[in-house]
Amino acid sequence: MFKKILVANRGEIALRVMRTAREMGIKTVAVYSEADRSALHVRFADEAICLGPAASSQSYLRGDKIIAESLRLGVEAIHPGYGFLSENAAFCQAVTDAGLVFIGPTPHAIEIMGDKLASKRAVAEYNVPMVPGTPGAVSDPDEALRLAAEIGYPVLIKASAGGGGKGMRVVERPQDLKAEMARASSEAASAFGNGAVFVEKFVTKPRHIEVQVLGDTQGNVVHLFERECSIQRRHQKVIEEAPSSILTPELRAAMGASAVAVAKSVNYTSAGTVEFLMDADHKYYFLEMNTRLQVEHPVTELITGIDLVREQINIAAGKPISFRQQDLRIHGHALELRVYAEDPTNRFLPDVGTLHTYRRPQGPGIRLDDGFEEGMEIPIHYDPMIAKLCAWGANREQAIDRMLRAIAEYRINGVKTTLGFGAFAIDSVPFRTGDFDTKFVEQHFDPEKLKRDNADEAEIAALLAARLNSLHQVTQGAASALAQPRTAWQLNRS
Ligand code: MV4
Repeated sequence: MFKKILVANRGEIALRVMRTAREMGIKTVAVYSEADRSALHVRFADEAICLGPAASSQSYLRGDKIIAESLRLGVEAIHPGYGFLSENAAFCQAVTDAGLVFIGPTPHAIEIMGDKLASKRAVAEYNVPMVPGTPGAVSDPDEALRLAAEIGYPVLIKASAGGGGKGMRVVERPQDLKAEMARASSEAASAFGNGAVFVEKFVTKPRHIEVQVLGDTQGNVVHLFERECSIQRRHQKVIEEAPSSILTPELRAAMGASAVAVAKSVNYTSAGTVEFLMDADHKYYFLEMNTRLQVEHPVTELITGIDLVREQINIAAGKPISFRQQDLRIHGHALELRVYAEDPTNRFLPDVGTLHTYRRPQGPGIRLDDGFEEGMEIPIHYDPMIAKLCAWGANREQAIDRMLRAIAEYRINGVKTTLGFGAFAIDSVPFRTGDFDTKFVEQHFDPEKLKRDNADEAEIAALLAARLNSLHQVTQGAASALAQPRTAWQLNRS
């Protein structure tokens, strides 16, 4: 096993990785920018290296410097976390070329899965459901028109190099196709340096369900069930949960097998996530694979009891996955709320500043992954996520109730946060009954209403407690009616 690893990241995820490393008896090296000198991940690590000025391009993205410092300090392996260099195939290759171990997949897997068309080609032989669409890039507008007519409108034009919804365009009618295609292509060319686009059937009001996988260097690949991430705004996830409230055991097994097949198509090693879209008829389609440890991995850890970072480190050291597929069970239900320093009543604009009050929620079933303490400043240079608040319960209702209780207990003053927005979403009837899709925020969120609720800060906790009480009673009937068919005895009496 490694004696010393470097964590090429910051904030909560750097701490998360270092905690497991410490449990495993592995020494840790932190890296930091000038803006993060007093950050918690720096204090937690055994050693720390300043990479340069605040801008990511001069610090956390300096792969050359990270590798040079690793060699100087006798580091054996590098964990990239998420974001920054985590899905950079060239960095992964450079780490390996320097004689170090990249705690993640191979450059080959990163490269193929980073290109949507290449990933579809790799997966094509594996009998995994895919959205009907063009098999390759389309550059001739007349050909695109012919193919779109075959696929059927509405269609979606996507950039092959795209991600996070960039370069995507919905086309409802054939007369709009050529113009939208030109727009999508030039958008993709300027954003990704690659103008290749393809056409797919547009799945309306989809749910976003992703499957966690692990692969080892012995060729074993397992899945750790799904996470549902449909509650998002502008491709930024807000609430994630595991398991999904709509999957049957049969569908779960089928999606798990599909996810394993996707991973096998690139001989995947380490932790990865296979994304699917699910339509209103509960048909699912492979979308893409993320070749990193994801932000929302804790909900999977909470329902499986598996430490994904421990598995990643063991796999990178050449060991097999610590369990077999048939040993895994889903235990209870978990939710994650991403708490951002953003103002939900003002178009979610970042609201960075000093955390004058910062008191964490505690108690049964709560896990909080954060990287801040009271008095600290949230730097403007990076993602404004303050924390990931997770709640585990024996069932979905208990996880929801614990999450609402923890939100009410969480005290943050000095910056605006998405806590109140999270409470609204989790406490809403669509969320409680499981009747939602990726359009949830657009359809159900009313910033004016949240503003009124926020008007008296001191009243929030009381308000939440009251609402928790009443809505619980209102929706419990509906939710349990869904979950359990009534017995004849009950029916005779109603
Ligand atoms: C789609 C789609 C509907 N139909 N593909 C969004 C980001 C990118 N990874 C793929 N995305 C989508 N692809 C087809 N054929 C709808 C989306 C989509 C979406 C997907 C997952 C989570 C949230 C989303 C929000 C809007 C659109």
